[in-house]
Amino acid sequence: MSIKAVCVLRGDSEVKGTVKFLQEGSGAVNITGEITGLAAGKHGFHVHEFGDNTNGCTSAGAHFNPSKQEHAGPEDASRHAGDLGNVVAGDDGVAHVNIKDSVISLTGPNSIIGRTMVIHADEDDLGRGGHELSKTTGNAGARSACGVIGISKLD
Ligand SMILES: [Cu+2]
Ligand SMILES: [Zn+2]
Repeated sequence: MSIKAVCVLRGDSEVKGTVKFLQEGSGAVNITGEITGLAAGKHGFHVHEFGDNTNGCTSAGAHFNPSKQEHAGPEDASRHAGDLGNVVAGDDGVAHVNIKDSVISLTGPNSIIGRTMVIHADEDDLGRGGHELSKTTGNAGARSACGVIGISKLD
């Protein structure tokens, strides 16, 4: 069985985009999409705990972390489930998202459905920056845009 989800990212800045999620059975989740209006370079990209945008992206809370780990990068054995690392924008301000991740899921305890995807103003240091925020947020800076992840139609 396949499950599809989608997230439309918006914020107070000109940053916006759409990200799609596809999972076949209990396999890896394929994440694809495009985010525009970014400064060139790396931007932290995470699933945050709450699907709440009441006060903008702030209401989404901290990184989705069901197994109570420290912040790290997507390739690290110990990480927040929501730690998807960075996406990279070109000089045109566009980041093409193409991530495969085996920790998040669209079903079960690590399901990201109903939670919030956030794109940040700065680079995520993947827990290695030595900053006081490195082990919690990767010191990725402001939340440029965000959106709640919802089930979408299978076509
Ligand atoms: Cu984040
Ligand atoms: Zn994290």
